[in-house]
Amino acid sequence: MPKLEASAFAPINIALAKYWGKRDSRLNLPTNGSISMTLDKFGSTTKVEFDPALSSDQFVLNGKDERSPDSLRKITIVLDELRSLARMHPHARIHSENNFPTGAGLASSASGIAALTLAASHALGLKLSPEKLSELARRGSGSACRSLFDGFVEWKRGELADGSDSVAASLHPASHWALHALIVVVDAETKSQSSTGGMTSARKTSPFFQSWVESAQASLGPIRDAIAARDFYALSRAAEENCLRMHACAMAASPPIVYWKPETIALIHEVRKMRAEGVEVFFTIDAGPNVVIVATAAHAAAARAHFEVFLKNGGARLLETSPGKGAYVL
Ligand code: 2P0
Repeated sequence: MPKLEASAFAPINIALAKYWGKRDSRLNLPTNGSISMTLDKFGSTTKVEFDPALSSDQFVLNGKDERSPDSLRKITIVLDELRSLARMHPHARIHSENNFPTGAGLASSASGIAALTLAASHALGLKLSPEKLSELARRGSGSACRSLFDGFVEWKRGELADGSDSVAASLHPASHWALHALIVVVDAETKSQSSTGGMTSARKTSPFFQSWVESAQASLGPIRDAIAARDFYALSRAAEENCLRMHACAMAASPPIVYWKPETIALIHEVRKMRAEGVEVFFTIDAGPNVVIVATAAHAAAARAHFEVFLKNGGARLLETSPGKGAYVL
């Protein structure tokens, strides 16, 4: 029997229109579509080896046995789907390395699950379409379905009950718009409330949840159009609004979900002040305290220099990247 093994790299991505809410938790179907930038350089390299001698799946992350039930659950969902498609059921040994600094406070489930999906499908000899790969990655972790694709990516909400139309696709390659993303590490600790838990709680208890969903769906057109036209100011307005509405929805949950730290708010104000002074920057914030500052190529160096001074230990907490290519087999 040939060795069933393969490796893949998948990048992280940052949402400009956020995924926040599930209409079906089992299939991981979102309440609203989302739009992201796949980011260059930072991501996960994952090797998958299927071995009939194993009695369970094993997952080693950055050299350590990973025992988080949440991570193991996401991995098992993807592997079980792939094993069913391949009609064989060996367990797998998975080694995954994130190349972003450990403790950078960056969520790794998008890049990790995207790399796992691609590597495991190749290891099993499955020749799956990009749509099918995206659907399977989504089952493991919603945002992972976007990391498979290049540049500017949209994940459609979809309408079908089986979720087969809730997949991502590239809107434009990375070369469409040379934006820069400065990831500011405000806090490297693991966040107190996971995205999955936060979404569930917001859906059940936030009085703003339905308004969030409507406004998130309505923001897709303006964000898609601003990206297509490379209209930085239109994108700034629409992306910041989308981000703040997601956080407002989370904050209104019971108990409240407040991902921000004081520095997060200081950065929001500073980015807005700079933009008012003519520097092309906007912010976006995921389910945590870290801030991603997006700048045009012409203004990225000025923004970086400014924020290195603004942040007390500047450069060490700034990771710079740009739109990049999606996941690939190694
Ligand atoms: C996003 N986030 O669109 C949003 C913005 C966080 C805030 O996707 O439960 O790890 O595994 O589907 O994908 C993070 O959530 O959640 C996320 P699951 P996931 O990027």
